[in-house]
Amino acid sequence: MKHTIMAPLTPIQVAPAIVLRISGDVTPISKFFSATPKHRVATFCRYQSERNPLITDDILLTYFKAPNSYTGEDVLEISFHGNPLIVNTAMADFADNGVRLADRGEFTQRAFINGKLTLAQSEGVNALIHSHTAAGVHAAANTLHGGLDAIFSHVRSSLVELLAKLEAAIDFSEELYELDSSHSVEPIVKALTDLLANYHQAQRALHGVKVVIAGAPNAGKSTLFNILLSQDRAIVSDEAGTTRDTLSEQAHSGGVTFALTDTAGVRETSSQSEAAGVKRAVSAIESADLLLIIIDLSTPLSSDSGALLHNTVARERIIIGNKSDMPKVAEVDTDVQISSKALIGIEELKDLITAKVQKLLPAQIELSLTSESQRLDCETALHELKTIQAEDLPLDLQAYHIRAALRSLDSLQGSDITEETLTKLFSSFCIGK
Ligand SMILES: Nc1nc2c(ncn2[C@@H]2O[C@H](COP(=O)(O)OP(=O)(O)OP(=O)(O)O)[C@@H](O)[C@H]2O)c(=O)[nH]1
Ligand SMILES: [Mg+2]
Repeated sequence: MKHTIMAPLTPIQVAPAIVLRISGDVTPISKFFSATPKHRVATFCRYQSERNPLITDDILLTYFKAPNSYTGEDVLEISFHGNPLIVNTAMADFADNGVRLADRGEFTQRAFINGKLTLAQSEGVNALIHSHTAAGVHAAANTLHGGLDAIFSHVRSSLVELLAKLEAAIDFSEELYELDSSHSVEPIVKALTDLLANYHQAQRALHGVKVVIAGAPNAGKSTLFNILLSQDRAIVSDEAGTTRDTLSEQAHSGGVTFALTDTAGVRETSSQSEAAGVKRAVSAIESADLLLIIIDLSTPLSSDSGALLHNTVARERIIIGNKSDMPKVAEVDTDVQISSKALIGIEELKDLITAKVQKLLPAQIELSLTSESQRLDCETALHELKTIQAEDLPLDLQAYHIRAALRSLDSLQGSDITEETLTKLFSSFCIGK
């Protein structure tokens, strides 16, 4: 028998209401309520604490009887008046009666285990909650409504059908069958290719465009990071090599939200911790959607800056000349010149960033893969099918590749998923979801 779990759906802070969700056997806590709730009916009643007789509240109980609930178990949602003291006392009362706090994503994990949601839909729930753009919300809602599952199921049944034909042809005589596997996998290859094609755009729609500040040590990266965030987030100092770890925060400009990252200045260094920072900086630069490359105009262009400019020619980038309050020494083509110290050119820079971020965001996406593991599984399946297309393989080898593609689909649909992987996957979800 599984534990009954509980979690607040709203932050536990003074508010008009605080809502608690409970899933599992709720009979041990029914004694706290003055009425017995009915399935899908909101029941107004009274909660009376056992721990502290002074604590009582008029509450609203919404009950969903198994299996017709989010998790597939009995679910009770309790709206309290929004006083943290009341809710914390109630949670302690319920804990005394065997209800434990839910882990992150545990309600959705139970929904998956009980067959209420597929794995793709579960990930769709998470994407829907966290999406930063309207396009992301739209794509996630379509996933939640089964859009991805429809494609996965179609791909699976086409592959199973082809495998059956191949096996029949292997068992009997090849000549009896008109088999052109390469032709048969064509629509499947197209379906998977289409799904993978918009993955990066969809990731931007879901998680926000990744904007990374890069430049030589002391160029003024952290100073600019703080200005763009309007808060004193990163340490600034005249010592080169101040920033070690990468720092990321949500930033807003001209109505768009993006993920802004400050990095360590990239240079050769003998310090181990600085070298580790440089490694992180390089990886952040590689995965960025948009680079803000900062050049210190007050000193001659360093070879590190020169290399950075050279290596990022093909990338989306804005070249920023900083320290324009000082005499100009470096000869560099810049997109904008600013002084982070004297706050010159900042509005012009913000407008440039807003325009670039908007350009990188898709206007609309119908369906997309929501996670990196989905992308990897799709890539693997596609690779197997393309091998069949590319080479003139004997039937048994064709069957081998189809089976491998089917295994990737199993992983995509979670049919072979282990408990450990499941827990890891759902741990990225919110508490209460
Ligand atoms: N004169 C002038 N100084 C600036 C400007 N922007 C930053 N500085 C100074 O330059 C020094 C380095 O600034 P940071 O923002 O720490 O530079 P950084 O690129 O983050 O440096 P690392 O983290 O060491 O790579 C500090 O002393 C800043 O005050 C500017 O526009 N003009
Ligand atoms: Mg810094």
